[in-house]
Amino acid sequence: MMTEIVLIRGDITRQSVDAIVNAANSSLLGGGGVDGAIHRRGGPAILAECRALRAGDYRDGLPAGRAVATTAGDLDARWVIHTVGPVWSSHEDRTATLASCYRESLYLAAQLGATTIAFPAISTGVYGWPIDDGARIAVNTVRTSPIPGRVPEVDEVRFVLFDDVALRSFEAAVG
Ligand code: AR6
Repeated sequence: MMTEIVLIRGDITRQSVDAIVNAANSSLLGGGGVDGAIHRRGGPAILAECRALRAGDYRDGLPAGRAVATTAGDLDARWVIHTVGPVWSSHEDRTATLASCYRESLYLAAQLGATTIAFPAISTGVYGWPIDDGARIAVNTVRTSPIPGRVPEVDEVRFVLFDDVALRSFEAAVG
């Protein structure tokens, strides 16, 4: 079965899916944007698990391009998958790291048994990545991993875009 790509304008913390992806930072201890909203609405259970990860396998934090899962707390999901996008750079191409965020999150979701997953437009807020390029990388990565058009186990990849500009960028990327 093909993995369906769905685009909606909305707040990612209001989605009902198996896994919600968080645009986190390496500390895993919260921040603004999507990260702040997820911890606010998801409640303290998420932060408690993040602290436990920092005390265990992730003492130095989560590197950019990687992903890790916690409970979704009070969100209407089973897991939050935390991934760390690259900060936009005009002098270094960090596309591979941004693509890795989507790929690693998808593989982790599939491993967990998630069939529906919601992504924000990673790195396109505080981290400054241009939205058109961020949308292109997001859509291409989902479509090409690992068999074009199909992510094992995952039926639906939902991109949740916060405003019309982001939604239009993703619509253009989907084609
Ligand atoms: N639902 C969906 N999309 C949202 C929401 C929301 N509730 N809130 C913002 N966006 P950002 P980054 C959009 O800044 O660029 C944090 O402080 C937003 O318009 O959340 O990866 C972390 O702790 C933008 O298009 O993530 C890190 O330090 C996109 O989501 C840093 O920000 C991503 O914006 C990560 O920066």
